[in-house]
Amino acid sequence: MFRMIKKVLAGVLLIAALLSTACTKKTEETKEPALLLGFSQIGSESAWRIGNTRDIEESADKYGISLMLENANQKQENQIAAIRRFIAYKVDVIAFSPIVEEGWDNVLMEAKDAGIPVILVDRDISTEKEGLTTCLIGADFYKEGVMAGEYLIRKADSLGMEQVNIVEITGTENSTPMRQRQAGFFDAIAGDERMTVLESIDGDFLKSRGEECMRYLLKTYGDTIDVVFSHNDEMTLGALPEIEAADFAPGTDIIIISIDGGQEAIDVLKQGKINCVVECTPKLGRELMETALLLKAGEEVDKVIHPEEQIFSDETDVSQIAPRGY
Ligand code: GZL
Repeated sequence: MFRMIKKVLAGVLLIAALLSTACTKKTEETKEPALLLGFSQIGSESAWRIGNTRDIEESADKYGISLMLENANQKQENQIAAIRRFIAYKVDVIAFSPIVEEGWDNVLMEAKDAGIPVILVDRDISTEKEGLTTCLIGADFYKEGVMAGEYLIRKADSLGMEQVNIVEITGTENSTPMRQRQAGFFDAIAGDERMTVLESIDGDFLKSRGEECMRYLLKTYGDTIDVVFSHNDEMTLGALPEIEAADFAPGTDIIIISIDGGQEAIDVLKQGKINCVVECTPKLGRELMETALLLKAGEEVDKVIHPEEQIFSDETDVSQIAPRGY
């Protein structure tokens, strides 16, 4: 008898569990996404970009937002086409990281006419028209450039340098980070007569181009180079082996200043082969999702949202820098 009761109870519990799962599953399946967000990403050119994409995808999941993410593979025309698809699909909000600042007016006018708000992520656009975008979520690149320049002045002082010859490997020409990092760096060193920029060359934020640029700069300027200012870690990591192949010790014979703060560059900073890495966090997903939800709800949003950023350099104990996550 007791065995019979046990069997019936087990059956009842099993049916209850199956019904509960079905209900949960049904609830999950029928749970409407908070909103539909179309995001055009530049590409996968750097650890920074890959980390940015991962953070946006994880944040969309966390906020229950349905994400249509398209990778433009470094082509502006692909971003424009993606934005047009988002408009046709009638997404609630469009977001994108513009590879360059110019050339967006027509497609953003189409989004405006369709009544779809647009959020700029990471990079900015340049336009004469009002109201094409709602806000910019991204780093203060000018400040990053200033931080790099101010570090170099302190470094030159600590080494008692009387002349400082700099070569600059820039990011993608006409992109916001390239224009503003260069402006901030140049403004920071402008009053220091020791500072001379021998040449600026476009490395397009790519490791392969960083290698090519450094090979050319070493061939052209050789041992007159005192400093490499590189607009991102990818190009820096491409340049370092060229410096070593030319029998110079990066971080000692040549001061190396980089921007982004990804794990690989921080590891090289800890080895003493990079002297300074200015942080540029790719983790913008939370701000993006919260801003998209506010726009969907018809709320006002801040025009510009800058994340807090720090500097890592040989002025402090870098051995304790926590894992970077990108
Ligand atoms: C900066 C971002 C830049 C990174 C590069 O916010 O736009 O693009 O510095 C990336 O690594 O390619």
